[in-house]
Parts: sequence; structure tokens; C-alpha cells
Amino acid sequence: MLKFWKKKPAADVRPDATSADAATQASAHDALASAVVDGEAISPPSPDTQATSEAARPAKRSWRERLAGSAFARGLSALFTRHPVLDDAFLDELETCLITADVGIATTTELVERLRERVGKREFPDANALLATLREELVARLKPVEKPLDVGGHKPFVLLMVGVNGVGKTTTIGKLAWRFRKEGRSVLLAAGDTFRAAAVEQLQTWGARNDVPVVAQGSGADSASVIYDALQTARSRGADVLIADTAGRLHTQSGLMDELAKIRRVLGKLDAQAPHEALLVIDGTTGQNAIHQVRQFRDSIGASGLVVTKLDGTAKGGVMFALAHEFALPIRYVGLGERAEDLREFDAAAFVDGLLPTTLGNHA
Ligand SMILES: Nc1nc2c(ncn2[C@@H]2O[C@H](COP(=O)(O)OP(=O)(O)OP(=O)(O)O)[C@@H](O)[C@H]2O)c(=O)[nH]1
Ligand SMILES: [Mg+2]
Repeated sequence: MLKFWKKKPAADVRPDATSADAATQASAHDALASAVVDGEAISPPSPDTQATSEAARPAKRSWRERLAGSAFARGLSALFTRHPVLDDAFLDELETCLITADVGIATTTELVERLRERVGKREFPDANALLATLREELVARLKPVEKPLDVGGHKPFVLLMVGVNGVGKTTTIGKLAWRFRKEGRSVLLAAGDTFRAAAVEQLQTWGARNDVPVVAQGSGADSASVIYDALQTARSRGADVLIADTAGRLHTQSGLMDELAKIRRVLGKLDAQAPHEALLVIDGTTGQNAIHQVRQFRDSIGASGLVVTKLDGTAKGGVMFALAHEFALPIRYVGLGERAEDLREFDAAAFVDGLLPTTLGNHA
């Protein structure tokens, strides 16, 4: 039986949620003798400044634009261009392409075998039909982890950022601060990376850029105490969201992993449910090692959601499928570049469309 699939247009988009009305005002500052709070008040962005800065920004880049350079996208594009006929050689090369892109053996084998069976039954009249099916199959594997984060359920909603060194935790906090402010939420940041003075400054720069206060103490301070103080401040000021930075740590360093457990314990004294989300940041260029990182951080500190960064760079892209296959953890956001608007809510269809070639020409 022949089946025809209509290829959907490449969906780039899910417009960013925009402002609800904003709310919170700074109120009495509570007793935080040792903490420094940068920034005066927690207030929504002024509509004027927002409009001007929006107008000055270049247009938001599409998922395809950002993902086209990945080994996955280039591999698939080359594959469909080179193979006019859907035969075993095509499927073998597809298999290699998926494995090389870090999709993982289990998912790749399952996916290619399903396609092989259908090619055998001559279900695909042409490469376009197979491409459409491949798209559906890939989207289906990512859909279960496409679960946007709702920060509206608690006030303040406490987000704890964790991950190994250099994956993009602090940058992602800056991007999230921008996003939440744009949604009209009041935000407070906690400089919980007390290892390096530069880490505090980096967070303060993002805070200043987004007009968001930062609670910090000197470097060398106890991370849990900074974050505890920040939660007290967030409560007293009626902030909507508190985002806490932490130092990068290897998942194998048990002492440092204990520090995260301590942060959790200490926060729990103020709010038994805090942190409401422990976001594990994964560098998309890491490949299969990402699986070990997620397992360790999930088991030791109960990471509840993922952010996969740097998918715009040399990332192969396939790690998203490996993560979705291995864990049921929601992928909340993906980093498609270094600018604030390059952090996107994860959208399975937009991601897959960004990886697949648009047109195949006249393959038959
Ligand atoms: N291309 C690209 N670069 C990113 C992305 N996210 C973060 N980066 C870059 O990655 C580098 C490290 O980012 P940080 O935010 O400092 O990483 P970190 O996890 O806080 O690092 P430590 O605090 O040292 O553990 C910076 O140069 C960021 O600009 C992304 O989505 N795409
Ligand atoms: Mg950092």
C-alpha cells in the first residue's frame, strides 16, 4: 500500500509569551546584614524601554538558521541529495548519520528498522514521503519531553541551576531573567557560585542588563547561605521568580555534589517545596557523556528539568534524542546562541524541522 504524507512547512515558531501585567513592588528590605543586593527595586520593565530595545534588535533567528550547521542537519541534507533511490544503501547511510550525530544506538536501530520494513513494502513513493515519515518519527521521540516550565505555580518560584563547568549555567540564567522580565515577572538572582569572584561579576552584568537585582556575598562565602538569604529577600520583596546560580562541578566530585544537597536542605527550611525546579544544564556538544551527567545529577540532587545549550555551534544535535530515550526528564529550554533571545522553549517540531532539509528536488 502506498502512503502519502504531506510535508508540513518548516515551523519556526512559537512566539514567545509576552507580558502579562507585571506586578511586584519592592517592599521593606529584610535584615540581610551580610548580603549585597544590586539594583534598586524589583519592578517590571518599562514599556518604553522595552519597545525601544525590541525595535533595535535584529529579527529573531529561526531554528533552521541556528541548527543548519550541525553535523546532523548537514548529514541528512547530504544523504537526501546523494541518494535518489530509497534502497539499502540509503538506509545504511541514514543509520550512520544518526549514530554519528549522537542519536544513540538504540533509537537509531529502532528507527531505521521501522523505515527499512516500510521501504521493503514499498510504502514510500519517493524520498519526500520518506522524509515526511522520518520527520514524524523524530518528532514523536521528542514530544514526550517537550514540557514547558510553568513558573506561575509558586511565589517566589525557585529555580536552581546546576551542571558541570562551562556548560552555560550563568548565561542561561541571564537569558531566563530577560525572558521572565519580558513576561512581566519580577525576578531576583542569587550568586550561588562563590568559587570565583568573576562568577559573581558575570551574574551582576546580566542582572544590570535586565534591570534585575542580584543577591551576592564575597567569593568564598557559603553557597547555601547566599541562596538562603536570596530566598528571604525574594519573599520579603514579593518577587515572582528567584534564580540561583551555582558553581560548575563534575558529577563525579562527591564533595561538591553534597554542597548541592545542602543548598536543597537549607532552602527546604524556608519552603519545603523549594527549589521548585532544579534545572540541569547540558552542553549540547558533549555527546554521549551527557547521559552520565544527567544520571548522576538526577540521582544525587534530583534534577527535575533540562536545558541543552550550544546547539547552534559544533553540537551534533542528536543528543536530544538520546536524552529523550534514556530519561523522562522534561527538556525545558534549548540554547541556540549567546544572545538572550537565543534561549528558546523546547519545541520538538521546530527542532526537527530545523535539522531536516526543506526540499529534496526531484528524487523519485
Ligand atoms: N554558542 C552558544 N554559546 C553559549 C550558549 N550558552 C552559553 N554559551 C557560552 O558558553 C560559555 C560558558 O557559559 P557560562 O554561562 O559561563 O557557563 P557556566 O556553566 O556558568 O560556567 P561555570 O560557571 O564556569 O561552570 C560562554 O562563553 C557562553 O557565552 C549557547 O546556547 N550557544
Ligand atoms: Mg557560571
